[in-house]
Amino acid sequence: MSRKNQTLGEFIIENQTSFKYSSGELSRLINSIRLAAKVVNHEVNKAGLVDIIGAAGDTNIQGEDQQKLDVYANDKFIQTLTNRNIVCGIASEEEDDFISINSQDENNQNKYVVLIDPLDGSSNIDVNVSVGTIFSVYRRVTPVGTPVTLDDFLQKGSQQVAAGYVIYGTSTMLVYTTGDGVNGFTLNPAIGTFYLSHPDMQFPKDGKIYSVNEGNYIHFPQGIKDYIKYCQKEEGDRPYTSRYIGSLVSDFHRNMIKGGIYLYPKSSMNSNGKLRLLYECNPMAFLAEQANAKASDGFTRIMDIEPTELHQRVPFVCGSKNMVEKCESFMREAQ
Ligand code: P6P
Repeated sequence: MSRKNQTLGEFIIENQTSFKYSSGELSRLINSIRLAAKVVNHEVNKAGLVDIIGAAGDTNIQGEDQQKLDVYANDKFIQTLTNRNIVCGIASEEEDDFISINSQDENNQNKYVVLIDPLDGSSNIDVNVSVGTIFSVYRRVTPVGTPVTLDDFLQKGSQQVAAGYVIYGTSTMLVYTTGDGVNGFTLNPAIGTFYLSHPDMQFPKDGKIYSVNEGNYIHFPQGIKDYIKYCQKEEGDRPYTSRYIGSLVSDFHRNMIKGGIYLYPKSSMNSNGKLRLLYECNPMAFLAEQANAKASDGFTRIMDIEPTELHQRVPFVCGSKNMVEKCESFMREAQ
């Protein structure tokens, strides 16, 4: 049972028992993500200021070396998860290979691995557009106390135990699921506390917003072109509204609240699309399904795709159930 204005800490404790594998480890993991989110939020929210001051030399406002914000966010999430000795491995968009966290230590009983996109949409920072952190959590498949392997990370999205995002927008929110619905928490920056502001978030079954980079239209598969023309046609409740922020977390978050569909299809320029399966599509797909929506590559459920590489890309269609199914029907007809 979730109560509005409950703090994230209270929510985690209250709902820990509902998580069938609860040993407190996942709670501690979510708590460490909460802490890292606050640290990154502080830096993201003064990016413009820091850039101005940082321009005076190679140091930023605290006298630290000026870092690109996505590298900064990556370092902070890895540092926070590592220092609390909660996970046995981390994979990140910013790291070529996965990172083992003392997993070779036979006393290391930690059973979770985390995959993150530390700052998705970071190119928007310079133009003051919302960006986000995306995370995905699995139980390791190799025995505890042995070194983690790539197999611990190359798991289907359906095996996730938790997933979520932080959106650094007009307000900073942490939105996550552990498989029992989706809940959104808004940060009160004055006291550094996340409060339950959006309990039990659900995608409307239908929507009137479609989010796609139409600049790539001529390179899209025919089915996607047909669906975009369907969205634009004057008929029934259409034309729909086109809204594309260029930040997956922001477009997803708006579409979950208002109803809508996000598309990043494959194209003649990106044969598998642009988004990464393991730390962008799978976590967003978990959230979507927990919020009664859908996520596919246009044909196959995202969370059924068997991963083959850490940084592999897949085409991504995600959002209101009826809109995704309509798009999939155009993809099938055109095939
Ligand atoms: P394009 C940001 O780089 C990102 O991964 C998503 O957040 C965003 O939706 C997409 O890429 C934007 O890509 O090619 O339209 O600029």
